[in-house]
Amino acid sequence: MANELLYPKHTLTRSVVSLDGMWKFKWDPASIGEKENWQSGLQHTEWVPVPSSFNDLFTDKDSREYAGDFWYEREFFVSSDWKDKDLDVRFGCATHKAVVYVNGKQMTSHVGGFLPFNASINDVVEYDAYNRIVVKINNELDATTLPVGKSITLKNGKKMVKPFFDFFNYAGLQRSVSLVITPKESIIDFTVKHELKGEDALVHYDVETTGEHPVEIEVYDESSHLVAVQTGKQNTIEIKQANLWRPLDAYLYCFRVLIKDKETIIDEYEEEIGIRTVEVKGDKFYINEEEVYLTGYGKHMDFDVIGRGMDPVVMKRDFELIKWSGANSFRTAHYPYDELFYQMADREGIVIIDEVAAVGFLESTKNFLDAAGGKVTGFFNYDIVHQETKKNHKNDMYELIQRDKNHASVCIWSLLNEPDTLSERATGYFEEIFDYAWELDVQKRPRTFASIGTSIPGKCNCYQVCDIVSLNRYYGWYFLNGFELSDAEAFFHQEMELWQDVGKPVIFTEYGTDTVNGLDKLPSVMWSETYQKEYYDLYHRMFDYYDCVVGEQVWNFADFQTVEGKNRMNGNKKGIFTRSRQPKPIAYLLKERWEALAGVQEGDGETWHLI
Ligand code: BDP
Repeated sequence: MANELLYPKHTLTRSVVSLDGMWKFKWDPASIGEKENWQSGLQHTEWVPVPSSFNDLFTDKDSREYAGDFWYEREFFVSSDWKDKDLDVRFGCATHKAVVYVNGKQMTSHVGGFLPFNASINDVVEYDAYNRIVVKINNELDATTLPVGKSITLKNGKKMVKPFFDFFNYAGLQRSVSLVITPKESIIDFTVKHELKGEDALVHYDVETTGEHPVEIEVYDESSHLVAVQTGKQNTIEIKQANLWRPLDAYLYCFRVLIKDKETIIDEYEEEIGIRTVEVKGDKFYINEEEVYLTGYGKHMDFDVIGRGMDPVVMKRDFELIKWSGANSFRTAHYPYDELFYQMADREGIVIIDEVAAVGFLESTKNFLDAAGGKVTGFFNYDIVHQETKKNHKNDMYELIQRDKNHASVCIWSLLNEPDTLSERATGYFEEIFDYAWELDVQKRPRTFASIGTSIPGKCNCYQVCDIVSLNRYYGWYFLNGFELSDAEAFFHQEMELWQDVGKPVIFTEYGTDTVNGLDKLPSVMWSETYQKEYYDLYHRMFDYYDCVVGEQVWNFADFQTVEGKNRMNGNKKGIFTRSRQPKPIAYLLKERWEALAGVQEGDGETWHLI
């Protein structure tokens, strides 16, 4: 298959035709589609927008909660100008499993709802004619899917999903779909790794193509001046007096990759590359050999009506709010985001902790409450987890690292969120997953997983595999809350003493309180704005006290949709911003703190930069 996971780009030799817009749509609750030949065309359909989730478009509950198969269809024109080219249909994602048909024939299938894939369609298209693409998708969850959950059937025969995670199971064609036209001999992959040499930088690169013609690289600076050239599929480029990519101070070079036959350009592809190194030493985290302290958010891709559909307008607003609040990072909780987020983060100098959709690895529909209450779920005791789930997990990691490996913004991989770490069989699973990430990533970025409150030294069988320890902690919210907040602080200290002794850097990847915007009370009560402030003050005291803490990412950037339930009032309200992206009062407190942290600080007699 051509193109692999390169982002679709229009260049001298390549074309991209957007297939976004209105598509035909049809539910298939009895899974009869294939038997009735729906792959050749759908009858009696709805019309829905792509990209978007289907769930919040309709006004009835059956549509919102639908679980099972559903189908999309649209037509697209193929010009005879493309006869000697490779044609692929590229899906930004299809959540969670998809089968793609073109002109009635199965082209490809894909498992995993948050990563791109291609269908090579050369063999079936008709030229100078309209062609039909039909996609069957399924949104059900089980112990082998990423994320994990289960599907149940109600007495009335309708299916529903029970996620083992705390966000709505939005589904559909949630990211852009495009027709990608490339030359037969083309660039299919491009990998970079950076090394600093005083003022200069070495960029080691590796280009994969489908042919034997020579490869040339041209590097341009931000003023479009050619600063370096190199030849060969694998080689090193020296950039004199390199401008490095730094948090909140990004610099991007344009890397132009060419396949040439003498002076004729056979294929051309461009990527914007930030030059930087990332590393962990002792209990500190470094970018370009400078210590870094992360501030920011755990996020979701979530917005009113469009659900988890990619919308560049919402994304832009999110980046503006991130910058306004003085933050320098976010985690793509709890799945890989649309590629535009990473391009934007490269450009804005925002550090990303890039997360695989390995969430729900704890057998519970309210995992935090159950784990905090001491319920041991033994997720890793099931054999199927070590076979099917692990296979899907590794496949998602492969696609994620393949897709995101060149982004300067991606500085840390998060390989799971809140898994069961207490089962003995968890250790082997974690070791294999962590080794695999190391093998896949030529930049050897630090690896972590976001750990649940019960995963503490002495009990957790897995933290030793991490380069960075990430803590999701809710002292003062899920337990020891309200008037018991002072006890929360005392227990919190006990745990932190243990982490301080471990000798690894610690990032807080979650902490927060559900807070209803506009609800306040003096003295405070839980859910009020004043309580939220008291809670955050406690956490800030803690972060400032322990040296091993190298980052703080609040939960969550904005309020977001979850399943309905007695612990959730139309969703999770831990947002620093409302779902419509307006600040709650706590946002101003964080802004003050993070802006102060972003300044130059004095430490142990030497001056060092927090960002
Ligand atoms: C943790 C999860 C996160 C939840 C959060 C919460 O990692 O997805 O939304 O807690 O309960 O369990 O708010």
